[in-house]
Amino acid sequence: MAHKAYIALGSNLGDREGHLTGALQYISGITGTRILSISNIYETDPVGYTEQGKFLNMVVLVGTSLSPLRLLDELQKMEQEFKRSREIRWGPRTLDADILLYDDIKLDDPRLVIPHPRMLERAFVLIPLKDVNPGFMVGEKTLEDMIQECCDKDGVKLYKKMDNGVGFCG
Ligand code: PH2
Ligand code: MG
Ligand code: MG
Repeated sequence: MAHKAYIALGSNLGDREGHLTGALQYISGITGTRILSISNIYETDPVGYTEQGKFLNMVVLVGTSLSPLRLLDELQKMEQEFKRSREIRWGPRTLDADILLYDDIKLDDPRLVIPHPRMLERAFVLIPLKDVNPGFMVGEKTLEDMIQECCDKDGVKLYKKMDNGVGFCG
């Protein structure tokens, strides 16, 4: 578990909370990967393509011995298992899992860009990230500064307080 990665989870189809907790269970079963901490769950207005239902979003911190691309393979397998269909870009999905950060690497691969290129503009990512990594900064900017600049911040509401991973961490 030499590495730390932050993963954003989102769902806006079917049993949204069930998909997120199912994802936590799935992630804790990935080889060489352990959940270290989880955020609260937030209900969020859709960003981008707005003609769709509200999302539930959360962020998970994992320890992993997998490389970024191997971790991506596992997360994409997980999305398949949740029968994700991707007819519309940024459209409704049963489960979306995005790698936000991996240690402090920068990666620009056709399959995966780290840090996640849009994370800093999205309160539905930054607000849950603050639960698990309150000290995260970009240059001089704190997470709170970045959240205040996000257009979607008023659309992010606490949905369920999580007991920092009881049942999933460890
Ligand atoms: N994901 C998107 C597009 N828009 N909006 C919210 N609120 N939450 C998401 O997870 C989300 C979105 C593409 O992945
Ligand atoms: Mg995705
Ligand atoms: Mg996404």
